[in-house]
Amino acid sequence: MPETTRELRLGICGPVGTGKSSLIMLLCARLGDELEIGVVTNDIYTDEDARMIRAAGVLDPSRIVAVETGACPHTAIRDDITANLLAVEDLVAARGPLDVVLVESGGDNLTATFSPALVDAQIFVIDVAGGGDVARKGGPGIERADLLVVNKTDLAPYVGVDVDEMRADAVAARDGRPVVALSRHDPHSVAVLLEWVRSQVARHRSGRLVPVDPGPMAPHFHAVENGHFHAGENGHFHAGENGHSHDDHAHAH
Ligand SMILES: Nc1nc2c(ncn2[C@@H]2O[C@H](COP(=O)(O)OP(=O)(O)O)[C@@H](O)[C@H]2O)c(=O)[nH]1
Ligand SMILES: [Mg+2]
Repeated sequence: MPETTRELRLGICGPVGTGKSSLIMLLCARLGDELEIGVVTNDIYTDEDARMIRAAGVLDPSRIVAVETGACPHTAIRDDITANLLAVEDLVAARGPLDVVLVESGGDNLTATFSPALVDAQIFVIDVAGGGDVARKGGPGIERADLLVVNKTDLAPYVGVDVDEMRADAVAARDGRPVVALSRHDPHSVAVLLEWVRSQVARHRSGRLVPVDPGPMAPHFHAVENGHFHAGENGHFHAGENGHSHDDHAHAH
């Protein structure tokens, strides 16, 4: 296998609030001395995540760029990845060479995953506060992302979730793929996460990392005022006309 010289592109996806930006800040803080890191975030209309990560002071702010997707962020990480690819390439051209670019997805979708054309590997993040049954409900990210993080285990006693049970459900859903039950307050779990990222960098460099597509997202639709829908590919329903509104829309799964 040939050695790979370009950076590892590592996607971080999962529902809003599960701790993706926090996980990126953790990786920057803990791996920044041994790896040259860049960050690309995706938001619909803002650069909120990028600003939050810059404000954390864990990485040179010029290494953190935001893609404002202007549409579903899951479109920009899966269907038309152009904006993200350009962001990664511009970042590397300006600040490279880098070892890793962490790409954070935005959006509110439980099942959106990255295109393997954009990232070499991906972490799907869920958290205990989202409910103990999230892992059992499955979906492409939960079942087939390269790593599943069950985050904020420190909150489990407060939200009535049994972490061991949730982890066991996740393991059962993933056919042997790795699961990390993580809390930023639990050094052992953080060490396991860091080791996994290091191992992906090593596999990527040696040419052994083959990007795997977790598969399309589950069917869903966007509701708009006139309630006019048409079906897209993969049972992915979008509002008719160009009335693909995100100001007030609902997802159904
Ligand atoms: N208790 C606890 N809170 C966490 C942990 N990781 C992240 N959070 C909090 O979860 C909230 C959402 O985190 P954020 O990274 O913005 O989520 P994102 O929307 O997935 O990027 C923030 O208030 C974080 O401080 C954790 O390990 N434990
Ligand atoms: Mg975020």
